[in-house]
Amino acid sequence: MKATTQADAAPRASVAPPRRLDALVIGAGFSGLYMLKQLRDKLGLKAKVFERGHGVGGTWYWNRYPGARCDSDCYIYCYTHDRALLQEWNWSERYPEQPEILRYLEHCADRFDVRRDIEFGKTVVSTVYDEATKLWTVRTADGETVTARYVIAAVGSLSATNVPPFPGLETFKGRAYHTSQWPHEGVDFTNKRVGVIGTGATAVQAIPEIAQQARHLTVFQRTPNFCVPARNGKVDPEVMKARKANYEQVVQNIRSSFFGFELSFIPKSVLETTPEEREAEFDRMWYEGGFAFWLANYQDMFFDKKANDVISDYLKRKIRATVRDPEVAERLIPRTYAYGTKRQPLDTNYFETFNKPNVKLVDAAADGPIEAITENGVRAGGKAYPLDIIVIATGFDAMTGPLKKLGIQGRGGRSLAALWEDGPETYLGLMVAGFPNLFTVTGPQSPSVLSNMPVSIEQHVEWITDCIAHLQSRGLTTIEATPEAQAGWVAHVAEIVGMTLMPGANSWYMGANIPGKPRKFLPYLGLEGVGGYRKKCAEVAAQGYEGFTLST
Ligand code: NA7
Repeated sequence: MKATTQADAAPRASVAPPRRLDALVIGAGFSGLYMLKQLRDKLGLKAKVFERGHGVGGTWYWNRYPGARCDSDCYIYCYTHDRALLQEWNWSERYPEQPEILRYLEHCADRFDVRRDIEFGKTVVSTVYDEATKLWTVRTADGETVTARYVIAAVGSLSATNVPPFPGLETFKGRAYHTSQWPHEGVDFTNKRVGVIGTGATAVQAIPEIAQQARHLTVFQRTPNFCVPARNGKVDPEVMKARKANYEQVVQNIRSSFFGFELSFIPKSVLETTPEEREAEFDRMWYEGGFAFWLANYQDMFFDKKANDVISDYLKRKIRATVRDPEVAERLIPRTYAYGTKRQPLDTNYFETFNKPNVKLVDAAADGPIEAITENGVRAGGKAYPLDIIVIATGFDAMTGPLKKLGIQGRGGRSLAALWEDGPETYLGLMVAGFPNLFTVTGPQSPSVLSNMPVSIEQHVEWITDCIAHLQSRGLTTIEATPEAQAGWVAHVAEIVGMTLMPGANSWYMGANIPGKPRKFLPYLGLEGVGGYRKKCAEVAAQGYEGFTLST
């Protein structure tokens, strides 16, 4: 007689059918929160968000390093579609710190009442299109599966962490943290020997803060950066009042602007100016602080190397005037790329920090590059730098990285990651041929990171909402970019950036920070900026979604 085993007695395991949604949004940052609100409340769809973190906020959930704050002025670094919120919310500083921005997004999540449709701790690992049912099946790392008619990747442009494969990293006996995976409880640098690897926008914010706490700080620089003072401070209540009274105009200004800020280029060549005239303009922008020096300078700065040299010379003089040790100053001066072709970091006492006795610069060009991480610290140029804590501020696999991680397969099982091996190809940075009903918010080849992000995010979310409303109201099932329209957009993106100095820099805009990543310009630098891009997207929609195939 056969004995009954526990397995025999147990009820037969049943595999639950995937949950069926109308729309799935991936990511609960600025994009995902608004996207969910629109899909659910405006379109009446059954929509959910899958979020990898355990709270809302996206970038502002993850990036908790010391000094983390936005580089856009607070009055425009927010949602603008909710005019009442614009009036109610009060920012405390010109550039709010990460905790304040996170509080704002948490407030928005409550205000929009979206939390009940967000599922946290859900990392999407596979997103597969079924041509027969015209549905996407999305699977998470914990085995959850849903199907949805529409998938909206709201995963952010800078959310795939880049930790370079430094040999020996795993042998380090101290603590090592990437800035975008910062412990929620913070890190105490008191009495510690700290090393920061990287000198991008993140490190430029973190270094002065860490230097104040640490016993000793060593900064490992691969490429120096042109920095401009942020000039952060408390928001003058009178200024805020005036802005609130004028928000309609402010919103119109940023939506039609070049970069999503209230900034425009000086409409002349710097080469046509006298030294006195331009010095006065440079001083004005320098003392104004923020992105004016980068995005509201003379109009030929991005196009003409001679013009660019005149402008960058001013910044080089500022570094020499600030850093007391002339040798250190020379090492902090960029020489290998044109000003503005890498992301402009905004600083508060960055160069001044190198005057402190407890701060040392290790420059890859002069002292030798990082060779390895050892049990005790970093070895660079044959020399050992003993450390207790290493802060890895080495950035992100920008723009394409977060999308490639979603395991996206479109028509014919074609993988997006494989298709993009030579660089991203999209139509308007919103959709990809062969991937019906898959939308990307601030995707590659859209203005995205070359703009004040919330402005571009709102424009994309609203365009996607209108597009899905169009399909629903006409009984249409799918929308898909045509290969021809996509090829035209890809060529257009490349043609415009080809007129500028941008391709000459080893920037993350060019994918140059990740070994093996194709050297392709990732965002879209339109001739008329975000205003022109907004017009183009609106025209496409008005023409019955020109360049897309719509079908039942
Ligand atoms: P960034 O701007 O990509 O900066 C990363 C920094 O790390 C930069 O100085 C890099 O030097 C350096 N880096 C990267 N890889 C290495 C290796 N392998 N060895 C040594 N140094 C390295 O990232 P951030 O986080 O500062 O800023 C990203 C964006 O977030 C920022 O632009 C804002 O939009 C918000 P490199 O210049 O590549 O030579």
